Amino acid sequence: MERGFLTHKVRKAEELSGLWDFRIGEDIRKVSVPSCWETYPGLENYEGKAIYEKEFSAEGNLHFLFKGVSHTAVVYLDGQRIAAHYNAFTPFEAVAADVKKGPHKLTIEADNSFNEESALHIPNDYFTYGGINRPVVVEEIGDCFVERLHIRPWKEGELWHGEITVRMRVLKPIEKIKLSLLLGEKEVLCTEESVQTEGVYTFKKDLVFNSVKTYEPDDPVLYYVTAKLIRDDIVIDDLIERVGFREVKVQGKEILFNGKPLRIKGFNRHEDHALYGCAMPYDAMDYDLRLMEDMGANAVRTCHYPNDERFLDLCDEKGILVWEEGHARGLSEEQMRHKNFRKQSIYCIREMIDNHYNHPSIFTWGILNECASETAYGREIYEEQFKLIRSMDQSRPVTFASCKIESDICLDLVDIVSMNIYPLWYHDSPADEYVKKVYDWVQTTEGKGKPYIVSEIGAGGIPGYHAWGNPKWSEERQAEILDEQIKAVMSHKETSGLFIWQFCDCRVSKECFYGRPRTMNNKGVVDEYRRRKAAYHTVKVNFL
Ligand code: ADA
Repeated sequence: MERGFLTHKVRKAEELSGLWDFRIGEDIRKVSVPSCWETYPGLENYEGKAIYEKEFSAEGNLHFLFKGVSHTAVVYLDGQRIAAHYNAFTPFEAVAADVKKGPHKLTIEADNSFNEESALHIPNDYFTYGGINRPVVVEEIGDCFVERLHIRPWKEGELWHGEITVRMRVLKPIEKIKLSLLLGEKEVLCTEESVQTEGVYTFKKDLVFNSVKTYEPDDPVLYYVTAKLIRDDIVIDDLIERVGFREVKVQGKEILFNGKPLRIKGFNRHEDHALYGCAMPYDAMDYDLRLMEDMGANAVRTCHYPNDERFLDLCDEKGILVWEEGHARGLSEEQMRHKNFRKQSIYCIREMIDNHYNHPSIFTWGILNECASETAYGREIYEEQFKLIRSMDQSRPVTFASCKIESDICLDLVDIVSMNIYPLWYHDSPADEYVKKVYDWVQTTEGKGKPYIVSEIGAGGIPGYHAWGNPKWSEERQAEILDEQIKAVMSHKETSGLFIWQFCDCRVSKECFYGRPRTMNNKGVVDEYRRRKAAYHTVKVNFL
């Protein structure tokens, strides 16, 4: 399952998970997909290209869904190239028309090298794995199929409304086709359309949804919405989506979730696990969220890239709020001037919002973590990306996590101001003084009076390291620092909350070994196997 629920009852879909043929030169083996090749014996540190191949049977018009290939993919069907994609963290698709009946071969060439074409996957304080890290699905579609179904909820008085957008892809013109929309099993719309030209056909309609329950974090009521295409009284295609009726707004210093101020008690979480790399199975994602809930957390930041959609489905179901983020971390102006940077980050943002639009748990879109927001050129890029986001989604506030304290020139561009700070870790400033100092500085900028989040705060702790006097890197010192940091932020009434850096220890690029014992970022409150550190209990005492 590539989602936490069934997305089709009519369209024939097959997830191509399971054993694939895998080869790097003479090294030929069978591997399980989804997976990262760093989990295959002997390939723990392999950087380069690899070939995956899978035989499957299907016929007619085929729609392929690739939920994540790390980090660059070229895809062939029976030797013919059908897709190419950059970025491990966003889905991509391909359509192959009039495919003959019989076995076919899908070939995916993946490349995780830090090559001169790659502007976002670069040596960094997280790891770029290699492989087919998220599910692959092949679907049999007709001459026209529902490619996307977006629902934007809003409330007027006591009534929930929804702006419905149905995007159909037309392979062959159809004179008359019926579009039926269901909320649950109840038809709420039926219209006859004529799709006369090949390409994309978009249908929009505002609907009133009587008697739906509001989606609240402590009562996360979800509804299935189905778009069906009917031709000559036969349902030829369907797409099922899931929504929550809720609104997110900013007002003064508050982030309002259904009109109520949010207080974030969250974690930054890398998609990373010692056993799976970034190709985490559903149960491992669920396990992470259950640990966060056990600690009393109510939010998670997908640092620093769009996440697996099954993780977002779990957040929707649990009422755990999400700051989802476009892929970028700590890029200098020079790195933001890379020939492919603008294109690669724009594609990533488009794919993130187009695919994740309906998730009610996503309360804000973030971009460009700690990039060059102190320079004129950097500002241009921030402006460009916020403009794109707002053109695609007017229903969520936007933000970015800055570390340019006293030099950031982009705080006028955001709806929510977010700062990454590390008092007591990277410098010895007392936490409460530093929290106040940074907030007070923001009030001298264009970020004045806006909602404010501490988007990162934390300390390192080597798992199992305990020593007299609780020196830095000991678990106990990490817990002491986090205790003071959390108390400082949560007692600062002007702040809407914090995201602890970070939930779990994660692997980092070998080039970033310096300051990263074990070539890991050791600021997790659990280690890479989810074994608890002393800080786990400290967070729990403070959050609950
Ligand atoms: C930065 C960055 C994180 C991580 C953190 C740290 O704030 O955004 O990705 O590198 O520092 O561990 O120092």
